[in-house]
Amino acid sequence: MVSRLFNKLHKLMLSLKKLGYPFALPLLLLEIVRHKITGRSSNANLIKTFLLYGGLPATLLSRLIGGRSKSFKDMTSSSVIRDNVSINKKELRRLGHTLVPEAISQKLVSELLELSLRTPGENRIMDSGHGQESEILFNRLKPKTVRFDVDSQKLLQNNLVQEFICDPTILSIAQDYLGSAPVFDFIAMWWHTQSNTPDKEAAQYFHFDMDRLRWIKFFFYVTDVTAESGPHVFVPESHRDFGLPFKLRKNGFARLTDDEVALSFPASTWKTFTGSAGSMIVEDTRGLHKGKHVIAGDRLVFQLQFSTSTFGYRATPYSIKSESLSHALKSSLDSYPKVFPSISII
Ligand SMILES: O=C(O)CCC(=O)C(=O)O
Repeated sequence: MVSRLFNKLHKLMLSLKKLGYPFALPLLLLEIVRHKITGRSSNANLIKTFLLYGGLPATLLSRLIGGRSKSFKDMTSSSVIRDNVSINKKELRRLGHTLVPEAISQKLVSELLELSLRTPGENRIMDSGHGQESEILFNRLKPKTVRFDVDSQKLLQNNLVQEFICDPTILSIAQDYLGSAPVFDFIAMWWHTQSNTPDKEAAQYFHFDMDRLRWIKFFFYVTDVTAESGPHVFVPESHRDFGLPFKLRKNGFARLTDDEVALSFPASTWKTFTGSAGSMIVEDTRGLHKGKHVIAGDRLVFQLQFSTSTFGYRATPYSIKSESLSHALKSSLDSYPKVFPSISII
């Protein structure tokens, strides 16, 4: 009954939407309530609200609905992150990024690299129209497209990957940054290979993410990343509530050229992350970022995202076969079910 009423109201707002973006904010509010009741959501009005008003509405709404009931507290179990690394939380908050060199051991780096080569995935359709082949293995000697995405459903069956998503250090960093219990969102792993020009589809143009109200990403370099092998680039402070000027937001949810970005943020201020395999970048990708195109060699990245809630983009849920479930993840699922709403065990 309540749900039907909200659906009616939502439909009404949708027809009013033709009048322009100002309706995006009330629609967003309605959608958040609807998400609480029915679980349904989309990120269209989240994007429009951001384009019009910047980040403040999402920050406030995220604080309002971020789950605080059972925050992650595990301080005892072992971590994939090396013991002696420290996280510069102030830098992360102020600039939107922090780099942690040698965050994981070379043993884990080798395991992730090997995993990427034996797990099927797909060649993404590229700007020039190449692709899309799926269910194939990456051929490092003869790559066919600029980007190869390893299948994340398949990756999640792996015990090491499961250890990453319930890792106490990673979850604590996410919780600290988000200010509420972290919600596991997704994993991704992809190769970038040599190309003559940057590719929009491969995320090699500047862009901002806008799938959720608030989130934090962890990028792990699985290969050594030099200035030539496609380092990740971030525009410091562009993640802030008023970080992205309207001049850039008015282009829509679009990929931006270096020249367009340089008009608001001089290239000398951009942070380019070179680093050896095992480095971790923690980043608020509401800020502008991209992967530089690879001039020589290749680059493998493993990524995790945690958010304040699953409101927003409707992602495909994950399922893990019970025989593949690690002890670590099983106990985290039992202790912190709210951290892993998108995972079911089959
Ligand atoms: O490859 C990178 O460094 C950036 C990737 C990215 O931003 C994306 O996949 O959306």
